[in-house]
Amino acid sequence: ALVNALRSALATGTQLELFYQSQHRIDNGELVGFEALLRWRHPELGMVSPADFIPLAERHGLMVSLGRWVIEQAVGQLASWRRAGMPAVPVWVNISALQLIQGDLEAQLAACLTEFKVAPRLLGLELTESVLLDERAGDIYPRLAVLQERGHQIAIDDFGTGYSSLSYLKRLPVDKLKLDRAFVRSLPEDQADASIVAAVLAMAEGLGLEVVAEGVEEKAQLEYLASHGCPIVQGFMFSRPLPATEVEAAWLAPP
Ligand code: G
Ligand code: G
Ligand code: MN
Ligand code: NA
Repeated sequence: ALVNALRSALATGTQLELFYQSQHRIDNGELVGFEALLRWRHPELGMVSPADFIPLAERHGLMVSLGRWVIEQAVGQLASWRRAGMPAVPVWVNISALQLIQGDLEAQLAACLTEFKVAPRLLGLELTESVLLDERAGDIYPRLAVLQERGHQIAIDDFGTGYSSLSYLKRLPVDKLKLDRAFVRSLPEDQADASIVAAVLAMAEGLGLEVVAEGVEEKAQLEYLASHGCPIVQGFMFSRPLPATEVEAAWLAPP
């Protein structure tokens, strides 16, 4: 069964890989970060999407180990990029609810960052609205506050697709909102999406949250976002998620 293959992929690590997708300032294109996206190269099935194997890992008790693998890999990459002279921008990892519920996420992060001597500022944490609202994680507020105090940046992922109330958002210790690509896809033509995006950008500015628009593929989308004050963008228009070696080829300044 697929879950056994995943279990052994996790044990060896050889079929798993993090890809990295760049994030840019909208006004000058400056590189400001990378999102780490997990990939599984299955020997027979080829590339299996995380959208398929993460739910499997969650159902079979593998998510905490898988999440730990992702954190270690990303932090190890940050250390190796620092040695290589890559731009010192944050890498953002996606955190699953089970990592907050079952795993000792805070201790894991601290141990890993200490081991690789990487500053917490360089490891951003992306949590979806459903993760933030999952009651099994207990009161998420003080936990996020601790992570933020240590220096981590925290982003709400897939923003707009969940149910977080605005009053909840107001008191939550987070730094960024990642505007889900569903709202970006049909910009600027779709009136409803255009209104939602403009409203989210205005609200985020008022709350002091920086917005990252996801899934930017076209110039017209970029122009709409820029004219409504969106500071940061991520999407195929700039780069697809790439293996670390290709990221280095693109961003490592020649000696
Ligand atoms: O990269 P791609 O579009 O295939 O990602 C599909 C989904 O899998 C996205 O929702 C993304 O957030 C999620 N995902 C990718 N990598 C990770 C990871 O390392 N951990 C978790 N929990 N989710 C991930
Ligand atoms: O849920 P999350 O936002 O973490 O998922 C990110 C996913 O979005 C990744 O799997 C990535 O491959 C995908 N993605 C990133 N940029 C684009 C884009 O410009 N267009 C589309 N269609 N997908 C994108
Ligand atoms: Mn994400
Ligand atoms: Na997202």
